[in-house]
Amino acid sequence: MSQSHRLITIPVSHYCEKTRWALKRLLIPFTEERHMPPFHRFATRSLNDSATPPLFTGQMSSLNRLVIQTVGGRSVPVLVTDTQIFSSSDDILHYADSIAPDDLKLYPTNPEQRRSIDELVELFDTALAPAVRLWTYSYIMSQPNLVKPLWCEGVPWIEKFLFPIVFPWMRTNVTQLYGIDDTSIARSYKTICDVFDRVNGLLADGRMYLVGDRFSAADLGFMTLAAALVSPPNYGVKLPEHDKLPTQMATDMKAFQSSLAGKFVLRLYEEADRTPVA
Ligand SMILES: N[C@@H](CCC(=O)N[C@@H](CS)C(=O)NCC(=O)O)C(=O)O
Repeated sequence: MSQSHRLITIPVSHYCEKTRWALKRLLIPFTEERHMPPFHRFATRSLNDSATPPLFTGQMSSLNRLVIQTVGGRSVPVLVTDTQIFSSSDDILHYADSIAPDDLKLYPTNPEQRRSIDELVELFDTALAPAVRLWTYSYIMSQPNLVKPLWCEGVPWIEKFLFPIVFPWMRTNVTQLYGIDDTSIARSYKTICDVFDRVNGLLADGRMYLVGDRFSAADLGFMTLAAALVSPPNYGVKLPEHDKLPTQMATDMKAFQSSLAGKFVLRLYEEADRTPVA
């Protein structure tokens, strides 16, 4: 009997976006359960295990730390099947790949290609993704009207209703959790530019995919984790119109969009809408 798949997400989260597209691409039926932060923590609290402690990165105040520890729960995405729980986007991709048909798999058997893909996936997951999140939040966190649709599209009505009450606390929380300040913003922007340079370099020879001649986990990772910088129209939530964004952010995004790497993301999104592949 086939398993059921329940994907718990924050609508705009790019790690969630990665798993959403992976499940779609690998033709694995799933239901997505979206939550506005911090309600994803309530939605995932019954799934806790000691192996995955709550995420603390920035200088969180002791009050916020206490609240998060009391509520429990975990970061998303989380994929719940009838028998297992997967609580990082990477684990979800590996699980999904293990049950996908051979011709759709995201990880090749060729060891050299596999090594290159693993290295790029690690770069996108651990360098690009946190930088994109910090850089984008640094611009929009002061504008609740921009954040609301990104956090609330498809969530239960009560969470959307509570947005104006919860947002001021969440703004402080997000700023502390991700350590957003002038230095980290500049560092994140540089990381994004460095990763874009690396991808531009790979694509400069006219290749269709980052590694080998077919779509892999590296393409999926870059496409989804960089997407917020280039605004593909079919991102999992509607991203803000450019003219609503702070001027400097819109200018930088235009430059990302017109790079080889940015065009690559837009192409993959356009093609993804036309898949299933085989
Ligand atoms: N390495 C994890 C990162 C997940 C992550 O950072 N999720 C963020 C959303 S982008 C989150 O849930 N943040 C709120 C929290 O940790 O409670 C993955 O790949 O899934």
